[in-house]
Amino acid sequence: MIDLRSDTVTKPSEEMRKIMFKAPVGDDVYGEDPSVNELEEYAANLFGKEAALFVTSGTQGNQAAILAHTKPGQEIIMDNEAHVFLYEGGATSAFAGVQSRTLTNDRGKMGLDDLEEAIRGEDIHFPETALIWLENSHNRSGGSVLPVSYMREVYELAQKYKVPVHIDGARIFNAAVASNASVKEIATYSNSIQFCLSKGLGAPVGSILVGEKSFIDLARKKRKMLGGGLRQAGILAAPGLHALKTGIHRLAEDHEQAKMLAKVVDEYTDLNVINEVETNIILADTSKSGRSANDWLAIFKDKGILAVAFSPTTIRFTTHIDVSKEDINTVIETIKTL
Ligand code: TLP
Repeated sequence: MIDLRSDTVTKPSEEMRKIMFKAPVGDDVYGEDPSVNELEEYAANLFGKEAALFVTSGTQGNQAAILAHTKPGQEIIMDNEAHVFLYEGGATSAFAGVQSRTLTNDRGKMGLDDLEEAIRGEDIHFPETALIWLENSHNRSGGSVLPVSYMREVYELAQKYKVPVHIDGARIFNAAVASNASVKEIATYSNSIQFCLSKGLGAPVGSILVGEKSFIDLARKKRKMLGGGLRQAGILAAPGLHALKTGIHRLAEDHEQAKMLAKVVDEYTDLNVINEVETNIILADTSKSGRSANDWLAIFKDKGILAVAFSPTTIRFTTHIDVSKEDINTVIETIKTL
């Protein structure tokens, strides 16, 4: 099977497994795991932030960030297709007790006027706006990239109202590579960023949260509350560090392959590619074919290709480190025969 369901499906390479085997470890809750400490220091430097925290998943990183930025009864402004709104099981309201104020988006961008209007003024009736949330790249829009200029505008607006900005950067390196920006530059326009090691970079487990030291200290406590205080976590951090050091530039290949695949899907099938492919995600609409997303998934599965449904009439293909050039050529040739 050629698995294009997600970039989360990647398996650790032989080299990574060796690194895991040899990783120096200690009890991370005591701050004594050398591999975790090295990874956190490396990540903080890479993003130009004071500190970093290794967490088990993107969801845990996002939720620890929310717990550290907010108090119950407050509000977060986010776009209406944000992963944190759609796919984190309602954790934001369940754990932090904050409400989500959602705004419409255009390829992940909320309108600046809408954003300014949504920031709450002082009123006895209102919740306080505790956080502005961005997602880069934007999953539901097909991995679209937020321009650095947009992030700067949002950050300046947020600063005017003294509201912090968090970036769900599960795929921040895809965004950085596609926009020729460094993550350090992107990070300038945020108070905190969560990014995943276990997606395009190919590590088996883990995400990182970066921000100011006082914020990360608090997030560390919140991570403990969420059950994320791991012990000999170096066994997971060491492959994460390797992925971070070696995996970023390779992402350009995933983007090239996604673009090639999108062209063929559009030309040779009744599917319509509905996103401008900027990174590693392709969204295809099935409506014109008279078939549902699930019908198409079955057709592809029968030919040895896996994708996922994003709506009853949308399917998502995602390229990643475990999809080789040969695999993509096989997918392309298969699609041409459909
Ligand atoms: N996304 C997964 C699914 O949950 C949809 C995927 O296959 O794309 N933020 C963003 C933008 C994400 O896309 C994801 C995972 C997360 C956060 C959560 O990361 P994990 O799965 O590590 O909790």
